[in-house]
Amino acid sequence: MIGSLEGARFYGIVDLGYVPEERVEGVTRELIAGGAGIVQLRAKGYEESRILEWGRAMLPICREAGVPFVVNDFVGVAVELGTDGVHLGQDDGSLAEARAALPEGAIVGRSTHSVEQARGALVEGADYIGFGPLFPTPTKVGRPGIGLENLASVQEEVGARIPVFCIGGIKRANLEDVVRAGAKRVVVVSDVLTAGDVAGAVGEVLSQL
Ligand code: 3NM
Repeated sequence: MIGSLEGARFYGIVDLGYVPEERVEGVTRELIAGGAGIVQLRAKGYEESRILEWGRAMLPICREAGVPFVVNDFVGVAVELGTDGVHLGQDDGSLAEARAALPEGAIVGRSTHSVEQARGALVEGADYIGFGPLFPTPTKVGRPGIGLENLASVQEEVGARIPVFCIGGIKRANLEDVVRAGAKRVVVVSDVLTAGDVAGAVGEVLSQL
């Protein structure tokens, strides 16, 4: 089990909406080479059997690098694979239930979309939160951006206790504004996964944080 997220500034997501199947392992390596401090497998709309397969390929790469590996949505998959943890959305069940199913010390993260939800996740015992989407994003369609105004207070209040990863519509091109608003850690999905040089794009993000 790889526990610490303390040093994780860039949260990498291998999102099958962008990554072709045959690139899952390569992109995992590139995210890590660029400096990702945690990696998530996200495969919306795919069957658990496929997710298990991709997870099986990713896990040893993350392990070897000492980077925590979490799976999105599926606690059962996380348990079966022996990942370092799971990431759950607001509607994906209680953190306590997930924690009970996972080995001791597993990472349980929660998506939050408002100050109230960010506080709630802290109370509920999340190990980290995602906070966003800051801007509208093609990766999670139909959600309005929540903007930058509450970022500093969430960073101060919740970020003093657990890592807060800002997410949603963040690109190298707007990162300066996000950092100025108080972000310390970010998740950048489409902008790095559609870059020709994934590791280089991650490095550019990190250099701006
Ligand atoms: N979760 P991109 S926003 C997966 O707000 C995800 O919880 C979000 O992708 C949330 O960097 C988002 O391409 C999409 O905008 C992030």
